[in-house]
Amino acid sequence: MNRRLFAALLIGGAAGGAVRLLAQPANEVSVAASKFEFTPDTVKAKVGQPLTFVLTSLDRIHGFKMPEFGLRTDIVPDRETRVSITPTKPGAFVFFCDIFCGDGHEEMSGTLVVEG
Ligand SMILES: [Cu+2]
Repeated sequence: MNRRLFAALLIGGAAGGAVRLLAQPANEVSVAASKFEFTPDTVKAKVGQPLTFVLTSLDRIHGFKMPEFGLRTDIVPDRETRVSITPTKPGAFVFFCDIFCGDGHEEMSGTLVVEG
């Protein structure tokens, strides 16, 4: 292998690592809960790619439940709540508030769309 090619490969490898590091936050999605919605209410993910929800509340305590992922947590105002999943199959999966927060609570849901 000549020296120039070797140097190019080294630089290429380092750049690849940097891109991966920079791409890491892209696997986080911020979701704000408020009466009676999640914003955004549609979140996209990819099979096998970890995704972290960064949950905040704009008014009061809400819940965040995703039955297919065995996941639930409280969303408390003035705090970031992080939960992570790694989807294993494509599909559309519901998440919803499971703490009664008033009339309209039943409508408080969203969808995780997982692409293969
Ligand atoms: Cu609610």
